[in-house]
Amino acid sequence: MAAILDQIEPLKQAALAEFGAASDLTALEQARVSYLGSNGKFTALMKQLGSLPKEEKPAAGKVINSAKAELEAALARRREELELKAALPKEPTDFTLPGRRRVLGRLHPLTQVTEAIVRSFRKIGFVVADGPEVEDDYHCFDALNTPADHPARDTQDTFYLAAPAGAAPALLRTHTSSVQIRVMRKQPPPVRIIVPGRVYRRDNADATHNPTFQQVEGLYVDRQVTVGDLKGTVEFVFKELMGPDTRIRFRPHYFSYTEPSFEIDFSSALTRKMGKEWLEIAGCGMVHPQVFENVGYDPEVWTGWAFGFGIERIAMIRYGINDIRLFYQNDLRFLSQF
Ligand code: 2NM
Repeated sequence: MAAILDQIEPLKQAALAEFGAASDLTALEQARVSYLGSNGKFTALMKQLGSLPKEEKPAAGKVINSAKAELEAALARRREELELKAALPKEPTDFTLPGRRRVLGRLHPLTQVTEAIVRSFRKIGFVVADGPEVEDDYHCFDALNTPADHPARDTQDTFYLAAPAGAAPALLRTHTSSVQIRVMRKQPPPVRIIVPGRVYRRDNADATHNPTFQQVEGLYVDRQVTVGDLKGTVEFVFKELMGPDTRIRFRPHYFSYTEPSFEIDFSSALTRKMGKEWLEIAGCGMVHPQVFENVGYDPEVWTGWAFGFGIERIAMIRYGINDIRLFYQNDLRFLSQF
């Protein structure tokens, strides 16, 4: 008995010393195995317990179990210390090194151009309105004086959503004019809004077409509004967007929702760089009295104008981009240039 008991304390001390000296987790595991493993020195001592006389076993067992508990606690403590140490950097930190910069994201070029357009219009009292991309025939066409048999429907063929038999299918809006209709039906004049947003047309993609693109439309309704107000507003905004040397001109055109209607050309250093004096950039006109009737405005009291243009086209001219599809390919080699 005495022989075994005498061995416990020195063996425990030796184990504690080795656990403390282990400099990494592998060394600690080796130390654990050499004492507490199935062939370990401490384990061997415990096995000898069996050879003791019956009456000595309980007291000796108590001593040995408490020593074992102490060793296991020391082992756990040391393991925690070494795990912490393993997680720390091996080399000292050089706090004088410059930091690693994160690569910052940026706004898509179309978003940047949209924001520039919105900034310009806000300076002269316009607010941004928005509405659904999934529309119905009424807001996209009928209310805009474009009934089902109207030839203008052909140039604005779009995508239709599946609908139950007999129900009118929803469609993807072909212009943001549908939002202007929604705003007019909801609020009385005066109205001074611009509506940027995504629109859809059944076009095959090529360098100048994409089945989805972005548009900005504007609407101004008040008493005594004239084509002169329209022209002054368009001139102000395009000078801001395309440079102070920008000139604009109106050519007669046809839209079912405006009368008279115009196409807008502009001329600037940018158009000359593209080898042309004038480039077509937008459409506009005085809101058709029938549209006012449709939304519940009295056309004898209220007058107004509207315009619309494509944001991609503005961005392409501004940045010299020759293919609209580049905006939709998410290629960082293209996007990171803006
Ligand atoms: C254009 C050209 C001309 C337009 C008209 C309206 C509304 F709702 F007031 F009738 N919204 N947008 C309009 C007029 C849009 O885009 C080329």
